[in-house]
Amino acid sequence: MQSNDVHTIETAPITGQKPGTSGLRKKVAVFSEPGYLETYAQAIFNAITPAGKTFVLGGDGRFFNSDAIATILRMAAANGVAKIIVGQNGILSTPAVSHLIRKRGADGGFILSASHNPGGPNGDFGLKYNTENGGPAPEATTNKIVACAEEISSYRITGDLPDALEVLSNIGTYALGDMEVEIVDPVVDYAALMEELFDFNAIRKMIDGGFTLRFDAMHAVTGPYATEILEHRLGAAPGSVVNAVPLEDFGGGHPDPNPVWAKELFDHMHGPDAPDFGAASDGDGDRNMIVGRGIYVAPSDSLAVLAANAHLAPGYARGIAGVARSMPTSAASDRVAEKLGIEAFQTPTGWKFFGNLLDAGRATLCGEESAGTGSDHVREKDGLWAVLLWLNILAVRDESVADILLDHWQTYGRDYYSRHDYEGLDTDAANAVMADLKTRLPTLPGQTAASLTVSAAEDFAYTDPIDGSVATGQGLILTYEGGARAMLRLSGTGTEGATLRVYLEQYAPPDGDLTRDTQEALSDVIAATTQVAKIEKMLGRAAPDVIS
Ligand code: G16
Repeated sequence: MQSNDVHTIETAPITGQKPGTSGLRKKVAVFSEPGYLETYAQAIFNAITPAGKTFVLGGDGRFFNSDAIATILRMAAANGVAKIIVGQNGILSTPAVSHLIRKRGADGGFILSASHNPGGPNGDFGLKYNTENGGPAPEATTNKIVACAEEISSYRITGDLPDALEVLSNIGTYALGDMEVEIVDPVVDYAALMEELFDFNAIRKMIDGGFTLRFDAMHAVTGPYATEILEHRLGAAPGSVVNAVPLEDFGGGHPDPNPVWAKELFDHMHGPDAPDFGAASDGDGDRNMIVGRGIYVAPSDSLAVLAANAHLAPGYARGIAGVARSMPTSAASDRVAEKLGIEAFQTPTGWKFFGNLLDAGRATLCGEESAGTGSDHVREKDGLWAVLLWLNILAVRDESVADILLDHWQTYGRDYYSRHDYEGLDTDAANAVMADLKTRLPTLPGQTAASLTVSAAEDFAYTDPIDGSVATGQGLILTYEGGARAMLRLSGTGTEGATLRVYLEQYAPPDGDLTRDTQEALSDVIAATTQVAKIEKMLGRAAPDVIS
């Protein structure tokens, strides 16, 4: 790689270059329009004064990943970056990027991914900037990037790199003009971190003793990570990691680890040949799904179980400082925090809101209903980390997933929980539902809908306890008498139309009925919320598209 010739190319602000819940996500066709990626990447560079700094760069291997890596390398060199650390073949999982930024003391990183969204030429692409703590850029930095995107007039780039792809495939250090490019193995550092946190000997012993598992990598980035860690280092039988080869289009699948999109695994875990433990991760490796033999662990419950048992793993043996969850995540982890006498936090949706709590040592574990769980070991959610913490707990407790879950509910009670998604909505219609409900919030307490009475109605705002920054308009919360809650918000990660998410929960105490069907247990809160929010009336939808 060589190139000292810097070109300054004229451009102009592009409508829609505004990050959502997690970076900028668009269709590949949009991202690959001439100048589109370049304009947004330059807005990031303008916002972060990159000269002389070191960054990490990698993505989940989806279609357009390599092209985007080559472009960002050329732009980094042209913007005076001193050094870029890149995953071999442009591959790095999101948690691995976070770890590398922290381990190498880098100034930040660029993650190329649209997470769980489908890939391929007709799929989605995304670019996210993470700061030097390894976490997604906080609101202040994101706003600065948006401001730069709104006034951009040119971008800087060096000449073509005909050998970029060849270079990316070879571990080593190269020069690109005055910039150093270090190509690293994507798995090694991450796997070493996992060995520090978890008792690999105990897990290996459990597996040697006949414990079986299946991990579905969904043809996404965790394939190589899971194969190395679960099969090579922990001794799971070859083939325990399925769909292990990352593909540019994820094999045509939708790499979102939930009972709908990871149905193959879900069904297998409920079938006659189910192993003891099943798990899946998403496109970029930060989400997780946990399934025991015959039993699905809802992400909110998973966070609570992990919080209650984290001390069984060496990395958390001294206990945890606090637990943070996003607002639409169930209150299950709050109950654990209360019992442990530690702080519980409720943040807006988006991992970036956990960063300050983790940095300040106020929270050790964080989690979201959207299948994200993580800890202060990095500043992203981490799919394989959650799998390994579960395995460590199973090895120590020597009980099944089902027994651990039931025991948890019998101790803390059960927060029945489900998310109903109304997808592909007309954006104006979706906005109208939210606006209408928001206007009526003050009038709702005391009103009865279906069989439930609203006890409180809130437009969720969050004041960060560390830096005092305020985030408003983060979703609407309806609390009902009798321990039910519903939350409504619009997705911030989609690329087409709008998605209305309705999150529903109902608490059952430890001596209550703990083994009901979830949708049946939630039927009252579903009926009440659909009515209060006028969903059918305003959207013309009688039922959600996805129930998870
Ligand atoms: C991203 C964020 C998560 C957040 C999720 C919500 O996940 O990183 O913190 O919970 O979006 O998505 P939505 O706005 O669609 O509800 P990911 O895995 O897509 O990066």
